[in-house]
Amino acid sequence: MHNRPDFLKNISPHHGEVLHNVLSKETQEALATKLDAMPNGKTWYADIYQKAIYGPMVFRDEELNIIETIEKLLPDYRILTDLYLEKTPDDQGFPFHTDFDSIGFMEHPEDMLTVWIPLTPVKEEGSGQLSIVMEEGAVRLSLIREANQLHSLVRVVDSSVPEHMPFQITQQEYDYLERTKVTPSVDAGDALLFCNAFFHKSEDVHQGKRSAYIMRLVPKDAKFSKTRLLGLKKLGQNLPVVNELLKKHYPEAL
Ligand SMILES: O=C(O)CCC(=O)C(=O)O
Ligand SMILES: [Fe+2]
Repeated sequence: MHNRPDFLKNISPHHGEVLHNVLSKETQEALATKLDAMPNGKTWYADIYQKAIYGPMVFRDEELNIIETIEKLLPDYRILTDLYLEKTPDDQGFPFHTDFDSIGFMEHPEDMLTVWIPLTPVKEEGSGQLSIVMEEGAVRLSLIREANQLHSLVRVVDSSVPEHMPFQITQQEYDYLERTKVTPSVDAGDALLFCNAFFHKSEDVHQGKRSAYIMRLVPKDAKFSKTRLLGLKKLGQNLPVVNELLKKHYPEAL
């Protein structure tokens, strides 16, 4: 695996790590059976994936023991929500992006950690790998974009905040991300850990079907922004998580 540059440790201690054999064969099979039985979601993800279930919440299923498994590996974090994505050669998947709907409410978006577990091996080109960026310039660029989006979200709640020019990525910046991206080889049941506030990209599937079970984790002492939770609520984005967090941290705002 690629060495993680020093600067990353201070802003996202696990970004780019691969953990092996996180889910046993039996757990992978039980998980796949449950996800297969669930209907396709109706979110925007379902447009660009063969099947996309936003927040199936299967990590709560006691039979799978996922909460305990993650607690042992990452004791400072808790699982906030999950996502299931199936991808075929017909599906483009996400180009370079950050997951704003999952992090817009975090006081420190770079605190959120994704645990991306393929249920089919993704070890070579054409298998639907996930690319991430580790280069300092590319990571900082994601954070400029994040700051820009967070500012816009504050404006959703407070229209007296002046508008700022939208973030736009130039061709040179895109080429830089493409040139510096890292594409780890990950086996079924292994986990790629990455910060979803940084740019990442879904690579192509050439044949068959790639499936991935994805969890969003937050530090147990994470701070959430009331203004931006209310902004996301107003926009109708990620409502189950947003409502749960508002109820827990800012009940007076409801
Ligand atoms: O698995 C994929 O195709 C994309 C995953 C992704 O973008 C994410 O987990 O945020
Ligand atoms: Fe993403």
